[in-house]
Parts: sequence; C-alpha cells; structure tokens
Amino acid sequence: MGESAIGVIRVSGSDAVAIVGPLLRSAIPLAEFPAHTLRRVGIVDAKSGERVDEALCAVMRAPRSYTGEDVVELSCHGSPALLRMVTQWIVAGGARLAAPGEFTRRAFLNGRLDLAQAEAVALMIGARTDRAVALAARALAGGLSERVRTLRDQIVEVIAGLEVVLDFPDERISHDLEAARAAIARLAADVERWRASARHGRIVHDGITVALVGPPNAGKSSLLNALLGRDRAIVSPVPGTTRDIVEGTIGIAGVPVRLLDTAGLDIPRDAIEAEGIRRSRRAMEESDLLLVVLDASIPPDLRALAETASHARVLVRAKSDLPIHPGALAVPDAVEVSTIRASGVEALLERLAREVELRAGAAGDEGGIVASLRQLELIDSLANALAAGEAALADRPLEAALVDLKRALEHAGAILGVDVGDAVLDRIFSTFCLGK
Ligand SMILES: Nc1nc2c(ncn2[C@@H]2O[C@H](COP(=O)(O)OP(=O)(O)O)[C@@H](O)[C@H]2O)c(=O)[nH]1
Ligand SMILES: [Mg+2]
Repeated sequence: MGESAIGVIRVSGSDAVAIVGPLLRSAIPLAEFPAHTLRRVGIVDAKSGERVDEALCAVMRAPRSYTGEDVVELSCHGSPALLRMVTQWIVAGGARLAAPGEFTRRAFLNGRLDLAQAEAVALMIGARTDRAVALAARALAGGLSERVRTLRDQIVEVIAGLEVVLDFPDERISHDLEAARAAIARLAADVERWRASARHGRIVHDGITVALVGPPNAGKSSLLNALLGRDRAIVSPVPGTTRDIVEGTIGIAGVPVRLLDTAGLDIPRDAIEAEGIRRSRRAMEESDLLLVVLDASIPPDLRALAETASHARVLVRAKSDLPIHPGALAVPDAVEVSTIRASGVEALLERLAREVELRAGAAGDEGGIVASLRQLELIDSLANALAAGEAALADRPLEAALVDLKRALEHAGAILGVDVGDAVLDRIFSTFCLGK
C-alpha cells in the first residue's frame, strides 16, 4: 500500500453490504443503492460517528460483479493510514483480508472467468509494452480459451467416432480410421502453431536481455547511454571505469529490451576489477544476445571476439568517427557507431529490432498468444499427446490412440481450469498482487 490520489477498498461476499453499510453516511442506505452506480458517501468511524473521509461507493450485486458475489467498492482518498483504518473497521465488522489474487480466484471458482483468462489478468498487470498489453487483452477477452474450447470439442468428436468403431468392429472401418487420423493431424498442426506463437508471446511479455561486452574503453558505456537516450552509465577515458553491471530498459519492436552494461572482458588489474569481470561473464551467460563492442580505431580485440563466438551476438565497430584501423574493417558484419557524432545508433536499433523479431515474431500478428508458463507446459503436453495419438492410429490398437486422445483432452481442459486442484490454484494465485 502506498500513497496515491485514490485508494480502492474492495469487499466481496454475501455479507459485503451488511458489513460496509454501518460505516457509510449517505442519503439512502447502502442496501438500497442502485447497482453499478457511483454514489458519494461519507465514511464514519462506526463507534464515535466521526466522519473520516468523503468517498465514492459502488455496489455490484451477484452474480453481475467481478467475483460473481456481492461486491462493494469504496474509492477513498489514497492515504495509507486512512485506508488501513477503514480496512480494519471492515475487518472488525466481520470481513477478512483477501489473499493475493483472491478476487480473481473467486471469479474463476464462480465461473466468471476460465483459468486461462484468470491468468491473463496477471499477464495484463505485468505487461510493459503496448504489444504485451495487446496480447494480454486478447487472452483476457478469451482468445486462447476460445481456441482451446473449439479444440476440445473437435477432440471429443474424434473420440466419439473412434468409440463407435470400437463398439462395432465388424463394420467396414478403414475409411473412418483414415478420416480420424487426418482430423488429429490437423488438430496437431493447429496446436503446433499455437506453441510457436505462445513462445513468441512469452518473449513479447518477458522481453529479452542484451549485454554490452568487449574490451575496456571500447565505448560500451557511451553506447548504453546513446541507446537509452540518457546518461545512465559513467563514461571516462580511464579503462576499468565501469565495474558493476549498469542496466536500463528500452522498448524495441514492442518488446522490452533490458540492456546490461558491463565492466568488459579483460585481464583484471585489481580485486574489484576481477569481480567486475566475473559479473560481466555472468551477465553474458544470462543474456539472450550480446552486443560485442570493439574500438574501430585500434586492431580488433581477438580475445573478446573468440570468447563471444558461441553466443548470439551483434558486432559493433565503435568510435567510427576516428580513423578506422584496417584490422577493425576485417571484422565482418559489424554495425558502425559513433556516439560522439551520434551516427549509426539508428542502424544499430534497426538491427536489434530484427534480432528481437527473430525471437518474438513480427508485431501485429492476429494469431498472437501470450500464455503463462503453466499454459505453455500444457500446450507442449497437448501437442505431444496429439502427435502420439496420430502415430498410434497408424499401427497400434485403437485403444492406445484413445488413451492419447483422452490425455490431450485433459491437458486442454487443464488450460481452462477443468479439474485442476487447489494446489495448482494456490500456485497460480499466489503470484498475483493483493487486491486483484
Ligand atoms: N572518438 C570517440 N570516442 C568515444 C566514442 N565513444 C566513447 N568514446 C570515448 O572512449 C572512452 C571510453 O568510453 P566508455 O564508454 O567509458 O567505454 P567503456 O569502457 O567500454 O564503457 C571515453 O573517453 C569516451 O569518451 C566515440 O564514438 N568516438
Ligand atoms: Mg564502461
């Protein structure tokens, strides 16, 4: 809880109106408030009758509310002390504090959202770019759920057809089996496409990490500042100026890109620098992509080139305003940048955008999916079960294929929250914020 213009207190459950009512002063009693309408109320200390705030109050009656239960929302002034006080009065009146994600959990349990949509709420809250918001909005509106439901119906249809074949083995069935196999192959191909698009979506949501590495004094910190458009890292002609990791985030192609400026790769001169170089190597391991920055005015640092050769990397010829050393020109496919002339930064950003799109797909694709890690795992299992079912139909007893298809059905159901246990729900909603 922090200081803010407005702080919302949300009370959900069948006693919500009865518990909040005594704290309010208004022209009509809370029980008679029209639903889904904001009304101005006074909030009073029920014991002393003293008025502590003016607020806006809305009642949403079951089942037409977020949780599907009676909900009262008070938009008070955003003083943490005031909000704590009013919350305590509400608790004293018979409510209890909500657990993280409890409102959304109740919405799921009361059938207002399926589990894929409930998880999309967390994805929406965590979205950091326009593109991540658009994907989360689609998931929240039921984009993924709709596809999964259609897929379930189609699997059920295939299973039903195969069970008929099992029941009447004497009929001529080879035609039916071939049709079933083609149907499963189509479904498997659909899910394979979701899998690819969900992986992209995950990257759009999480973003990627790019480390600037290279020898000391190559111009890494200057380049970080140029990419961020502000003076984040200290720049100096003294080698070894950057010791700890300095980071900043920019949006590239709608994807959050976390840039890590490092001490660089060198032979350490003292213990602090040794630690800085150790951290550089760790940052390098944790990054999705490296910007290998080399000073273009001197021969290229072969050690830095060798050490980064096995990583995904973009090579940068920095300080291109200086006379370029012939050896530096021999480094292939490098982007030339001068932070002093501010040239080449646009080209580097374009190059980075291509690298991002390689990992996150192009922006604006209609089929985009963002999924939680749980859903991603289930989509994987679903794809595998369908592939196994398709293979089994070719050369194994029908029962074997049915087992795989029923497994696929379960995985699809689990995405929507069918038959998932409390342990799974606990894990999902524990990552939500309080009050959501
Ligand atoms: N001529 C020129 N000098 C640069 C450029 N970028 C950085 N420098 C200088 O190179 C030195 C080292 O820069 P810095 O960004 O601290 O390098 P780092 O050690 O790799 O982080 C500083 O004196 C910078 O002013 C550039 O584009 N052109
Ligand atoms: Mg530096």
